[in-house]
Amino acid sequence: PTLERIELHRLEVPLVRPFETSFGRETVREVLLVHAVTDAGEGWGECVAGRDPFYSSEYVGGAASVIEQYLAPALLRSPVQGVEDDGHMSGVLIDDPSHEAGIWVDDREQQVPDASGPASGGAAGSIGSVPLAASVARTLAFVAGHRMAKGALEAAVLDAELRTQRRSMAECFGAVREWVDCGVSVGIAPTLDELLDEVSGYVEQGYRRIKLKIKPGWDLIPVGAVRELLGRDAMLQVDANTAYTAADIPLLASLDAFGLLLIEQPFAEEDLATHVRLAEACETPVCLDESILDVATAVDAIERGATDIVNIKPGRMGGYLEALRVHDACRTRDVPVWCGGMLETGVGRAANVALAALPGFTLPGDTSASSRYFADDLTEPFVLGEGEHRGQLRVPDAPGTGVTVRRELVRAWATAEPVVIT
Ligand code: OSB
Ligand code: MG
Repeated sequence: PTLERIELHRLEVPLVRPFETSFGRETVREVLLVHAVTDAGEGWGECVAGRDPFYSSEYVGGAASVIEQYLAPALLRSPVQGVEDDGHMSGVLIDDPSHEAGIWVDDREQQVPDASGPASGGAAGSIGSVPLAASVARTLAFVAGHRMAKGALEAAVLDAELRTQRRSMAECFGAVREWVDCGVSVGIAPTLDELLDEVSGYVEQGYRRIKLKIKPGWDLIPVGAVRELLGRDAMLQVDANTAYTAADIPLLASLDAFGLLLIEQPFAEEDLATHVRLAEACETPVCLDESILDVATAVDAIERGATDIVNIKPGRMGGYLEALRVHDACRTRDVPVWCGGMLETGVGRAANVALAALPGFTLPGDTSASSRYFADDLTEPFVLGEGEHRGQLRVPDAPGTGVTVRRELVRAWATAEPVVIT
């Protein structure tokens, strides 16, 4: 297929309750949707960047700007446009409007570099069947960083390409299950009582794992209280979003008493060394989120002993195709992974649920039901199953993301006119 147009839609979707973390509090989700239109079909991608550059240096306004000024024009002018269905393309040096150097596109077959060595049936092995989506990362490599912006574009192109092929994301990714286990990420609450009420509600709804947001001053007491509420065997984990320093290692190690599944990203994104020290000082497995930018940083963190488990968020890694490489590299090394979340609407959630159906995702993800976030979702809502599927979400199996964007809601919740790039 040939890409004809990219539209950016900015909207605000109200959250059912404020979401507070160590870095801030949100009452609405500011959403950036990318709509990719090709001569053969259309697709949607959701950018995971937040309203402010607090979780990461990326934020919605910056992502929209870099897509409009650099990324979308480069994609629309990319020679990969004319790629053959078998994924072959010829080598060309094209002039890029914004860069004197131009963009070199080599003439090798579309290949997936995998830091884990030759793929032995790894999920990333099937990427050759989506040549347009697989070309996006290389076409956009001339821009440093901006992974969330790039990931949203790749997701939209992938959805369009798969819809054209009438294949689902689950099939493309190599899903091995039809239902995925769901956990829920619980924000910092105004009081302990409110926290316990909120957690009780999620337990009643069937969530299979609870994750508590922690920060200095909101850690041992709420974690102890929730452990008491849940009982010894329930899956419980914590996420600090970089709020601690090396001086807190003894305090964090004392969380061992609560039998946690893992402790997520206590220290700064760049600080692998302190995570190594914590891993040596405590029994609880350490899990990195913010620090894992791609397959190379994942492998490095694993080899250094900075992470026992990896939180895979495709948007943070520049897209689903890189996320597949991280999954494969972790699987080769027997490192469990789980699918993180960024308060996505149904658009991003659908793709996350498909990813979470891969074999290496052995822990419940932050892939909660739509109702945990929104009274009304942008797509048909994701609803937890019942009976044997209590606490699970069904993996969509229709083409592309498998969900339909409710265009009237995209219009109704818009905060600006759509930006159309051709
Ligand atoms: O650190 O996992 C995180 C939300 C926004 C930014 C960062 C994080 C989160 C969550 C919520 O924990 C996960 C979700 O339910 O989508
Ligand atoms: Mg996290």
